[in-house]
Amino acid sequence: MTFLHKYPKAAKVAKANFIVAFIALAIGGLFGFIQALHRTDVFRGFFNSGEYYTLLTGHGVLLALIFTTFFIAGLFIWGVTRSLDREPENMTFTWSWFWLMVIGLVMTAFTILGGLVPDSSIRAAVLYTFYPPLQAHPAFYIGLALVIVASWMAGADWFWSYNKWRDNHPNDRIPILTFMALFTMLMWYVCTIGVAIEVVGLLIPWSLGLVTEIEPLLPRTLFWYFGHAVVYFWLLPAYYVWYAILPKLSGGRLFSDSMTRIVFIIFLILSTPVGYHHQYADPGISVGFKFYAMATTLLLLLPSLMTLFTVVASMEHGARQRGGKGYLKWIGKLPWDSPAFVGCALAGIMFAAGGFSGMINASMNINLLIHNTIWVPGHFHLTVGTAVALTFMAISYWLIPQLTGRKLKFKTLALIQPYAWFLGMTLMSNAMHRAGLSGVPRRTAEPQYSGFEFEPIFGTMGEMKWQIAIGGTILTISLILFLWVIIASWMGGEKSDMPVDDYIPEPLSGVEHTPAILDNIKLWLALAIILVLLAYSFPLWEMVADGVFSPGALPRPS
Ligand code: HEM
Ligand SMILES: [Cu+2]
Repeated sequence: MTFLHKYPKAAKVAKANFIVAFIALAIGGLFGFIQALHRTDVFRGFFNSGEYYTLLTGHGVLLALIFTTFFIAGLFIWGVTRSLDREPENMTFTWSWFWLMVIGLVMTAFTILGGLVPDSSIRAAVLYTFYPPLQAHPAFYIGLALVIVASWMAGADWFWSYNKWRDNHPNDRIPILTFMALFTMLMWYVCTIGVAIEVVGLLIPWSLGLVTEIEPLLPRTLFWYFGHAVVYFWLLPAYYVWYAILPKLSGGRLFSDSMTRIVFIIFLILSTPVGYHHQYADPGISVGFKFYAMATTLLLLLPSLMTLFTVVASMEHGARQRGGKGYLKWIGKLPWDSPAFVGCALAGIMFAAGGFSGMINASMNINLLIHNTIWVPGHFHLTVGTAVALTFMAISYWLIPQLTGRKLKFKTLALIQPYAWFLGMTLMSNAMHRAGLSGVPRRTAEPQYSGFEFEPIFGTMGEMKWQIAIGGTILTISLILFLWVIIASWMGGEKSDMPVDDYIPEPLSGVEHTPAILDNIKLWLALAIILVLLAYSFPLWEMVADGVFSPGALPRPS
């Protein structure tokens, strides 16, 4: 029996979430393709440059906010249900958060796409960061607020299941698949408070005309309070897959249960206090606070390096079970012919590269060199655009059969897909990084300036342009392959009681070696809140003292 047969109700909601996620992926990906051709001037026939922000908002919001959130909801339903061995407590509640999230998404998407209709007053060309002075139709912000509220309900749903399970298992340790989901959601609660205050308290009244002037610094600060932690909200579910499932796909077992829990705890504690590293160039925030954010950001490298160690150790164990030998020769024994494994492994390799460019972004002084250049999209297409998105696609090859009770079709296409993504992203991201070093700006339809020549540090501008266009095209082909394989398997895959081997073995160093304090949810949450208060109360107080509530008065760094 697979997941579908054991937990039919949970399977149905999980599938609904995945369907929405894949639709967002398809539309968002199409916009990415069009942008890549447009801004490189390879083909500009799809739309006018004036509509670029509408496209780019669609791309960013649909992929980074909608695809991720719905996929994560589906993944966590699967993990929590399975590890607690219980269906959701109340299906009416579960479906109500799902539909609320869909209503929010539809409102948001409708306002963005409205921008493609000539002379429409319904527009939301505000990019996925949506802070003033760019302004969207009120329905855009209201839709986003609904998505956030619905995601809070989803988290409450999983805590509800956990509490019920706890009643029957007073002395058991939290199962690892539930532990990781709950800690990710705790971090989500802490960080979304900022964006909720921004949207409900500032942006909705402003877009409705109830408030006429707004000082950009405060909404920017509230956005980035959320905006860094949100990257971990995307990333931790990818870690979820790497910790819980990838070792098994490699033929082995997770290296250490306690290491996994410690990593998730560190992310809960440190993710939010670092937001100012997105505001190094903002006036109105004292340099000392920015320095504090830089220090905590660099500390966050620690749990990612721990993840690298644990995941690679688990994979090595798997390869050795399969007969791998030597210091590095074991790598050849990994299942390089399994689409789910290959996608996760290549995503992990790209993430390491993204980590290196991330260190440069995080460093206050050299950040200024690449700030607002195309280097930045180069960086986050390695992280969210590959580490997260490719992991999600790859693990779908293993999850969707469990949810539909059907075997995967077109295995060869499924295997080509992650390799193609890796190749396309290597070209696109590498060229974006290098173009950024020469000063090519991000977020513009026409980066070329008349009478101005960019000076490449390495290579030529023409070669970079073609790499972005060709890389973007290969990525789009990879995306089409993915959707094709999933739709074909979902609709027409061979029915089976056991479409994939879904057994997950116990870790090598199991929960019996894990200190009980790691499961103390209240303790870690309290620590997270204290650190947030330390990091944010002084700068916010300083902003208020500087006159952030009297727009028009320039805030001064004190
Ligand atoms: C078919 C694959 C993709 C292509 C061809 C593509 C292409 C692009 C390009 C060319 C830009 C830069 C636009 C500019 O700054 O002027 C961009 C921005 C962006 N992309 Fe992608 N992308 C792809 C996949 C993804 C994925 C999978 C994600 C996330 C899950 C993603 C998230 C973003 C975000 C958040 C932005 C920034 C939007 C903004 O600045 O407001 N992209 N993409
Ligand atoms: Cu950040």
